[in-house]
Amino acid sequence: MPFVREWLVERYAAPVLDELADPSGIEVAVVGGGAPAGVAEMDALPDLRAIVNFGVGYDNVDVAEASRRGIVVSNTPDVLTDAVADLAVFLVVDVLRGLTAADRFVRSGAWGRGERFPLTRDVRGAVVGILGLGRIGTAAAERLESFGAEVHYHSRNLKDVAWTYHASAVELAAASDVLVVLTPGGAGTEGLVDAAVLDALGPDGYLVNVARGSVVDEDALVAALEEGRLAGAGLDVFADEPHVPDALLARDDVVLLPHVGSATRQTREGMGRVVLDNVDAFLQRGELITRVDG
Ligand code: 8YV
Repeated sequence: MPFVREWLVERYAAPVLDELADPSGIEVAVVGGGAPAGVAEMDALPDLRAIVNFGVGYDNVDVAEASRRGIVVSNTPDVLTDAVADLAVFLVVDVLRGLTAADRFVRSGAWGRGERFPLTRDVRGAVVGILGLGRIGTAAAERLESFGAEVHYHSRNLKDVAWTYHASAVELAAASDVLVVLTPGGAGTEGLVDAAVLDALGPDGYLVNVARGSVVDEDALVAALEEGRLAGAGLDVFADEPHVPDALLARDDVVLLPHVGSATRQTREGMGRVVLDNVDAFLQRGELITRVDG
């Protein structure tokens, strides 16, 4: 987030952690790119009172530890909902219609040699299971409905929506042609999409993940793909970014993106503004405007 760093330096003449000569007196830390803010970072900043996270997901921040120390935490909700929901839908369309695979097919010269790209699958009529019906999940579901997909979901709570609810991730996967992961990351969802969920999705099913790599058991995913127990996947996030397992890089039935859900100029500017508004509010009134709890 180079421009947020520039804005911070310009607006507050703020130093960055690795350039800090003396960490005392630092009351607000802006954390970006999923950088960790845990015990070590909090120990390094003894006067810290607020952690302002550049991102809606804050699994990189130890919120429980922060709250024990009286440190408040904020994130950047809403401003990235459309961009991430768009990307979720693009990946659903891509896994069903084989868009990026078809692009590779043309570039490889196969079409020119007279080969035929295999027939793919309609989005209309496909059952898309949304795992995590929060702000982004709801925006993705609305978009998918306009494509004619049938939306099912599983979330911590039953929502007041017309879409079909399932009581567990396995039940949702069993009913879905495409399972779209849109849960928060962190300990509560770690490995939620495991071998049992992937098997429930089945050999004609696809997995899309635009949430956090930690939600999916990546080894189980690779095994399911290699053994033909899953048709394919569209992934914007990985367990150990920016490392993508070689087994995935080698496959034509997966779409691999470098964590670009929110990566448009407009959305990143919006996120930067929410970060700066939080810093201003904290410095002026001791409050965060988009505060999160553990
Ligand atoms: C960002 C994200 O790529 O908001 C999130 O939770 O994962 C993305 O928008 C990331 O936070 C960049 O710092």
